[in-house]
Amino acid sequence: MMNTAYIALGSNIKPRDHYLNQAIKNLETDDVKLVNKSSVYETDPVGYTEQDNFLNMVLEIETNLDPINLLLYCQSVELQLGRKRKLRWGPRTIDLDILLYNQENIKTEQLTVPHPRMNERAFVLIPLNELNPLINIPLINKSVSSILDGVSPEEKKGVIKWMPSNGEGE
Ligand code: X6L
Ligand code: MG
Ligand code: MG
Repeated sequence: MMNTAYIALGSNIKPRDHYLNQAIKNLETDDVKLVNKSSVYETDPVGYTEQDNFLNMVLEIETNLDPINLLLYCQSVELQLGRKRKLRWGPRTIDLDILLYNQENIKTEQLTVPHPRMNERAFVLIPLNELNPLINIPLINKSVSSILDGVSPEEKKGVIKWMPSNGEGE
């Protein structure tokens, strides 16, 4: 397993925690090894705000797959879990985004890494910072913790650690 990558997970269709857990289970193969996972966070929706809250988390993986094959694999897991692409930013059973792949900058029609808007999104930065605040974000060459320092308190308030079996009936 020669490559380290970070994957963001998000779900806002119930049962959200089930979709997160199934995604992790389906991701793990001979070619994708789970190294670490963040806590689960409940997060206010960003972009299209008239939809239910998300559960978000971040995984650190090691993989033999090159970035494009990792993307294709993530998309196959999204389909396995019933992902339907209706509205661009609308509700989804599961969303798997490649945040980082080693320290590579990748820009093709299919894939951009680092994820183009990860630097503004507390729902990505907070779980990533939990895994490793010292990770360098290529291109801008800043650590996750220093980027997070620049995110507004209002944005951070929308990201709260989620506890399972909290009576929500998920
Ligand atoms: C202006 C215009 C400002 C668009 C922000 C932000 C659009 C984020 C899309 C934006 C804009 C997105 C998740 C989410 C989505 C998620 C939470 C997106 C894509 N995915 N909100 N919104 N968690 N909390 O995983 O990220 S849609
Ligand atoms: Mg996304
Ligand atoms: Mg996506």
